Amino acid sequence: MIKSESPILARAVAATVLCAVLALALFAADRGRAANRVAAGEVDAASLVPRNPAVSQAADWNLIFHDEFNGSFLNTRKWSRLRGDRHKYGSPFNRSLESAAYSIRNVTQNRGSAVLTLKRRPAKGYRRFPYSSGMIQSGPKFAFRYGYVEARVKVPRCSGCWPAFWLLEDPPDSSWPPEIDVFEFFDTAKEKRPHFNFHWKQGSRRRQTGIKPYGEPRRSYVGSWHTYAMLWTPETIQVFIDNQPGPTYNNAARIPHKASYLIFNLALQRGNRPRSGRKMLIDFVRVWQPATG
Ligand SMILES: [Ca+2]
Repeated sequence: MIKSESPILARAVAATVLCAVLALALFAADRGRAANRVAAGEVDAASLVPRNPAVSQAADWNLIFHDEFNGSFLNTRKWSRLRGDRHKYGSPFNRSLESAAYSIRNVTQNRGSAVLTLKRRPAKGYRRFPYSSGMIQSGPKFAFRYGYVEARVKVPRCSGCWPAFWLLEDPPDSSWPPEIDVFEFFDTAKEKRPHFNFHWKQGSRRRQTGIKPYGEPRRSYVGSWHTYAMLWTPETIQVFIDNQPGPTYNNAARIPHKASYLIFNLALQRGNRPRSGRKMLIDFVRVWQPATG
């Protein structure tokens, strides 16, 4: 116990203690606000750098677009849940190969992820397709030309499920190809690895590199979280998984030079009848471009 030597000393001690308590209270309040910010899904954008050392060390990168999907609702300033320039239609991308049309009801945001759900129930206006599913696209709200994109995604294991992360030229519906497939799994009940593909137009002919599996040959990438990325420069397209290099495409004459937008979807191949409720989850997507000057 402190025994006061004088009233002046006692006041000085009291003032010091009060200052310390105030400082602690302010510190605690600040920490509380920081915790609330994290809880609300806000992230300090400056702290987000490419996780891939080969990429992060090659340049200084500016984050130009990201979504951490951490709030309660999908940010419709960044994403559309239907296809088309006006976001008006739910048609599958390939009507002859797919069994699920898209519905805004099949896209939610929960526990820090965007959730695309396959349901054994037709989408409104698309009764000829027995299933409905979820997709999100950034066009025409966001598109970019050259850069590095990274997304952490978990694809479900299910018969005929065809989850994909890919890019098409902006604005939507303008032309096809080009198409860059960062990943596709054509049937997650049978395939364990993602596939890269790149489609381009040569005169009036449509060409493609053909699907190229990547990742470790004996490992399964289905049902678990992985970070898929793509580096796009005027000369190169290269994909990565969990920061490990995948296929590269180096023919500069064919690399697309127009801005493209991002698409994530959970398609279903015709002839399959998986149980309702399979989900594709997206934890985040981030896009950077090299800092100039
Ligand atoms: Ca997240």
